[in-house]
Amino acid sequence: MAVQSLSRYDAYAGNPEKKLTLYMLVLGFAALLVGTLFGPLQAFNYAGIDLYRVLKPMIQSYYQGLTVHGVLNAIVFTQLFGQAIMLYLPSRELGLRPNLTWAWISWWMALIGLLITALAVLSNAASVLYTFYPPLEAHWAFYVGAAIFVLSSWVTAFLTIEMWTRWKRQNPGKLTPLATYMAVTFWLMWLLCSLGLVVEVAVFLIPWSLGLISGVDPLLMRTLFWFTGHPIVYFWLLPVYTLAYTTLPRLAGGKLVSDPLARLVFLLFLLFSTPVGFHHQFSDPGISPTWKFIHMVLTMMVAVPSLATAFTIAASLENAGRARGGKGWFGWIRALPWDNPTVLAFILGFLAFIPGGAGGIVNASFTLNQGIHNTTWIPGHFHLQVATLVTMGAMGTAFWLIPHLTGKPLVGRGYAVASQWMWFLGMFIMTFALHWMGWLYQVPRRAFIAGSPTAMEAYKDSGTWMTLNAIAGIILTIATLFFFYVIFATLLQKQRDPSRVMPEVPFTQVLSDPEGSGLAALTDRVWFWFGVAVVLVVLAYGPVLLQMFTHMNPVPGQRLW
Ligand code: HAS
Ligand code: HEM
Ligand code: CU
Repeated sequence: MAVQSLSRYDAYAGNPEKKLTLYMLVLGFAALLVGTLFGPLQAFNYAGIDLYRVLKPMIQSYYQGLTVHGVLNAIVFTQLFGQAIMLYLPSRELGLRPNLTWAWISWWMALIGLLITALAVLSNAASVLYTFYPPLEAHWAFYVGAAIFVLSSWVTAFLTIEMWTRWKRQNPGKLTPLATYMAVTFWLMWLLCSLGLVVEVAVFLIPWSLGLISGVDPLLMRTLFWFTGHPIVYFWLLPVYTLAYTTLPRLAGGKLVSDPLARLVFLLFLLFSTPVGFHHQFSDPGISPTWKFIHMVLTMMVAVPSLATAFTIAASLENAGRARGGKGWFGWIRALPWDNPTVLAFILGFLAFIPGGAGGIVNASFTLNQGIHNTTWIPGHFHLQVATLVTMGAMGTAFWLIPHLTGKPLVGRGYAVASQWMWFLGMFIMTFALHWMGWLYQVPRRAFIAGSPTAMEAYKDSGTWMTLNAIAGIILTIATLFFFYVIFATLLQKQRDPSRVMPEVPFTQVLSDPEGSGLAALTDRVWFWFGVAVVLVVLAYGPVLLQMFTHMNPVPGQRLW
């Protein structure tokens, strides 16, 4: 045994958590691969071309495909990426190892939950989309699988918090290091906000789908869903923000301008991510406009940490550009390392996030929302956010992280760079068209228009924008192929060459550090702030939920596919 292990380079010797991180990442990217392949088919639907025909009898309907797309991309890929990053970064930063037995249990839970859910969706027993609004009723396996999958993230949350408290005991009085601070506040935010989904699924949907209770109240279910459903977007986003704050400045050749401000950003996300869910329910009857208005105001609050991020990340990139010799107002932009696929992915992702964020503020405005709710404007909005910044941040990170974890150098750097430009371009074109079609022509989202001559007739005025969707679908298909070529070629090569990979996580240095900062010390009282977050949620949701729980109108399930 000993001879065998000495005779080859063991990538994980001394760092068994690297293997776990790799497995989480690879499972996540596998989900992204399958989920993303359906994307162009949907883009073609909004070009009036029905490519779903090609998939029959494997995929029975547009809605089955859309369920696979939404669930694998937005629920599975994002969570696994978060579980990989938000455990690995603090572990490296603190120099501590998480409890690996439990970490592997969490991986197995994710895999088993995913397989159970996939079985239900692929056998066409759960075409309920990733929001699974009752009275649409899926096979129980869909809800049970999803519950096991989500609970796996709780295990990672507890492992990270345990590592942090261990470090705190060993370093009394010291300020939590930055990446760990971000990971801890992130997981606490998730533990708090995922309660809505867990109650919806465990208390109502599983018993309902098993026939133990005869009905559920659709309004209450939607409310519990959006209790988790808005903050979940920050659950997708914050791993990428964490990488942007703690690694991007260094990768770009500069320093993070302010550490205390970065902590404040994550604290604000802990406080304001959850009590805002009614901005998804402005059109739902049964919730008073007063509460909707309160949630609207709180939604504007949760845009603040992203505005602060825009400032800090742009200033840090400027710092990098100037350190690389860039001069004048714009010279620093040109001086950034555009040929580095990781830096490129983040910059392009952030550029897309600007119109995406502005669109979010339109969505959040009670009155303006009436004009765009349930139109293609909405997938336009969130493909800039989750399918561009979050996905590109993850893809960009994979370009250094997979080599770092495996000791295998990146293969196909040119393809990596091309994949990011094309992804950005494709998403930009598609989201532009979707926004326009939704806003000006009121084309509905989640509508299989290519399969209906009447619908095509009704929306024929948006023909130009439809053409753009088809073009975007083609560009995005090529981008996807390029990206996954790089990932597979890197993973499957035989060569391991530790001298050509990044040996350590490229944690950045900071210009304004937290030592002696009153703000940083204040933000470090994490449990106190967690208590404040709980109180805010109770105030913003308590009265409405109490009323809904005491006035339930249960209805039986329907299967419309
Ligand atoms: Fe959203 C619907 C409001 C952010 C995802 N959103 C959705 C849905 C998804 C989603 C998936 O209020 C659809 C759900 C469904 O299926 O029905 N959203 C917001 C607001 C924000 C926001 C106010 N959303 C996100 C993020 C997402 C996401 C992030 C995923 C990751 N959203 C809504 C509302 C709805 C909604 C309503 C319901 C609509 C309806 O009627 O159904 C804010 O958090 C946005 C803040 C962002 C900014 C932008 C800051 C800019 C930055 C870039 C800086 C640039 C740099 C580049 C650094 C204020 C950080 C420098 C470049 C150089 C070259 C140097
Ligand atoms: C829905 C295209 C990648 C998340 C859609 C829709 C289109 C589309 C056109 C709207 C469908 C409809 O409303 O009927 C694409 C293309 C992609 C891509 C062309 C890239 C090749 C992604 C990625 C993510 C994502 C990477 C997330 C990480 C979603 C979600 C929905 C959606 C959550 C909503 C599903 C629903 O309404 O139930 N996609 N997408 N997409 N997409 Fe994508
Ligand atoms: Cu939201």
